[in-house]
Amino acid sequence: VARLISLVEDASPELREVARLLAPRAGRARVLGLTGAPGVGKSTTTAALVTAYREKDARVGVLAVDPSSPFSGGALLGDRVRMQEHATDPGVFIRSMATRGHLGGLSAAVPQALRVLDAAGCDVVLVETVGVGQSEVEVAALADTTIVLLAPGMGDGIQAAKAGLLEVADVFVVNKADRDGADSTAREIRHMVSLGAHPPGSWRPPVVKTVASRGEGLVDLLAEVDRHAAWAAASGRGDERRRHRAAREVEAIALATLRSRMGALRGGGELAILAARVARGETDPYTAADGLLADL
Ligand SMILES: Nc1nc2c(ncn2[C@@H]2O[C@H](COP(=O)(O)OP(=O)(O)OP(=O)(O)O)[C@@H](O)[C@H]2O)c(=O)[nH]1
Ligand SMILES: [Mg+2]
Repeated sequence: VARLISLVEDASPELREVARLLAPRAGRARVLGLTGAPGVGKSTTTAALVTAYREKDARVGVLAVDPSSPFSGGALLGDRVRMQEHATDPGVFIRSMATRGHLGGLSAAVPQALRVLDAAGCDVVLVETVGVGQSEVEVAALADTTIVLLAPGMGDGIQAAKAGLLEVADVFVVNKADRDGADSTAREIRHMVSLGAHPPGSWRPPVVKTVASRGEGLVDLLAEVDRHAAWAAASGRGDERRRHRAAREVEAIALATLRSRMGALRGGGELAILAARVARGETDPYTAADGLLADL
C-alpha cells in the first residue's frame, strides 16, 4: 500500500495500470475530511477518531496531506508521534503524502491515494489537510463528510470565512473546548450557519465541542458524522458528491495531460514560432492559440 501511494505521489507512469486494476475493488470506504487552521488539533482529533473506529473493528486509513510547504516537516513529525499508539496496529494504515511532483496537484493525487486505501480494504479513511490554501480546502470538501475544526480565539471565525472553510463544513468542531471562549466560538459559528439558506431537507452543519487531547466530545462528533452519512445516503447527496469527486479527478488528470502536451509544444518551438508571428502582428493571439490547440 505504501509503495502504491508513492507511485501516486510521484505521478508514476505505472499509475495508469494500477488505477485500472484498483477500480473494481474500490468504492466501499467512507472518507472523512478534516481541515482547519494549523495547530487547531486536526491530528489529535484524527488519532482519537482512529481509536473510536478501531473500537468498532473498522479498518482505518489515515492520509495526512502535506501542503508542499517547507514548514510542515516538523508538523508531520509531530503527527507521527501522536499516531504512535496506532503505528503497530495492523488494522490501521497511516501515511503522510506530499504532492509536490504531481502535475494534477492535490485534486488528482488525493483521490488516487484514497482509491488505493479503499481497495486495500479500509472501511474508513481520514484525510487531514491544513485549511490554509484554496486547494487544501477543496480537497477536504471532496470527502463524504467534511469536518472543519476551529479553536477558541479571536478572529477564528473570520479566518475560516476567508479560507472558504465555512462553505465546505458538514460538521463543525470547536476543539480545545478546555480553553476560554469555546462557547462564544461555538455561538459565533452557529450564528454564521443560521445566516445561510436552509431549504427543507437540506443539511444544517452542527457544531460539536471537543477536547481532542482528552478524547472528550468524540462520541458526539461520531454521532454527528453518522447522522450526516445517513442524511447523505437518504438524500442522494452522497452519490452526488462521489460523482463530483470523480469528475474533479478526471478533469485534473485531463488537464495535467494537456499541460504536459503543451509543455512538449513549447519545447518543440511551436509556441515560439506562433508567438513571434503574434509579436510581428502577422496573426492575432486567438488564431495562434487555435493553431496550438489543433496540435495538442
Ligand atoms: N488544550 C488543548 N490542546 C489540544 C487539544 N487538542 C490538541 N491540542 C494540542 O494542540 C497542539 C496541536 O495539535 P495538532 O493535533 O498537532 O494540531 P493540527 O491541527 O494537526 O496541527 P497541524 O497539522 O500542524 O496543522 C498539540 O500540542 C496538541 O496536544 C485540546 O482539545 N485542548
Ligand atoms: Mg496535524
